[in-house]
Amino acid sequence: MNRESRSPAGITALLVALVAFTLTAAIAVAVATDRPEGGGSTGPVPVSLTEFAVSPSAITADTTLAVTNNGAMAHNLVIVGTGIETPMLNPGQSASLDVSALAEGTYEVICSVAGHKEAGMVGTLTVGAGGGVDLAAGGVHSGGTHDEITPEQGADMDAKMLASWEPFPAETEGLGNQEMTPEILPDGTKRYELVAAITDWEVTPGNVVKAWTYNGTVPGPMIKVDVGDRVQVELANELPIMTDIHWHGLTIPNDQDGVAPLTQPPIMPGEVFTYEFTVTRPEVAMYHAHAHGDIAVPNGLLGAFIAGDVPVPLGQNIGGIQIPDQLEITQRIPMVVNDAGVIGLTLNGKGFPATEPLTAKVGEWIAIDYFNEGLQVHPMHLHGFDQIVVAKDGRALNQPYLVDTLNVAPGERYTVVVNPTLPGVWAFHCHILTHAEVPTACSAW
Ligand SMILES: [Cu+2]
Repeated sequence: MNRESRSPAGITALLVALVAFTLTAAIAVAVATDRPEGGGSTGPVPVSLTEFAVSPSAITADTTLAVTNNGAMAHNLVIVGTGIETPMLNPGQSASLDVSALAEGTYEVICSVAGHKEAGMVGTLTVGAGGGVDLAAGGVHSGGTHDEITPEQGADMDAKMLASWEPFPAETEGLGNQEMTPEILPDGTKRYELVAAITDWEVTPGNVVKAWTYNGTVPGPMIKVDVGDRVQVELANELPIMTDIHWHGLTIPNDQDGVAPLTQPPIMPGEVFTYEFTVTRPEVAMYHAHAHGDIAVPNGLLGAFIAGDVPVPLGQNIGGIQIPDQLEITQRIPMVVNDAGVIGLTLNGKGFPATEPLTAKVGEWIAIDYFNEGLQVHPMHLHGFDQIVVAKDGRALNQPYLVDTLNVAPGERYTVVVNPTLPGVWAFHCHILTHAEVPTACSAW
């Protein structure tokens, strides 16, 4: 019999506080745990679709499949070569597939949305002669519906969920987003050196992946400059594949925009290329590969680029929050969101329980810059306090506004200011709940 437990996953952060106050940013990583066989000949076999997996990946069935989209994007399930497929299912929708007419054998099943099979939404369906699990005997592994949870199964799920919190905040090797110190050239230009390579990166304790990194970290080192600075960045390509750097959001000359082969020749393995431009206004920008971006960026080849100060609307009353005439932003925290590739569901390159708690004192004014380098929207929800949105893509808003949940789409950046007023450990997470909590254990019992 199979069951699952849930634990914090995707994008979770906390605020902690004792005398002081701790804002804990914790993104939980969704560890895609392969689910056990769910099969049997006595009834509908549940099949779950998520980003990016078909669970179970080895399905055994004789009659029908009960297919549910438990993900955050539209998916379908196609039994390749049979003409049998579900309609496109929105998140939360289900469909039944009749497989009783299929000849005995093993078929490939996929999601036919472009790129989803390649991302992992592929499996097999074995019809007839299959082993599998007899659902009539009490299998609960229903891909998320859990309409029949026995007290024992519930207790097991609870125990696993609670245990998943214990290591938080967990130690891992490597820290991204570290501000890089430039070399100052004789004319005042700030010069940075980046190396793109495939390196080991510990996403969660013990989960070391082959990430695509700048200078060995995810995110890469943060480049922080002043408005008006001349910036030079030398990139050495030690990847096995061509690359470039696109300065996402920066207004710079076309030949520095980093879109190989459109605006520059590709930087081939072993080659070095130097970018140079002047930063003309405040920026909350990103740098990442444009060539092979679909592989490189989800796997970690990205970093934050900031110029200028947080545009705080001093003296204004924003939705009932009176901003003082003078204040100091005491912490400016980058929050780089990713959701795919070898990095998976992460905040600043780390998954729960290795996501970093944010700590602040009551009354402090802190700023958070969001950068979505993933493939999906993430509604970032902070408990307890309003997020005052002061800038979009680095541009100061004429009318800042309050949110408790801020939708950050791929490619977007937002800057928010937070003034924690109540002590406590406050949760901070993506509100696509399958990003914040995922099945982490399936066991036979
Ligand atoms: Cu999310």
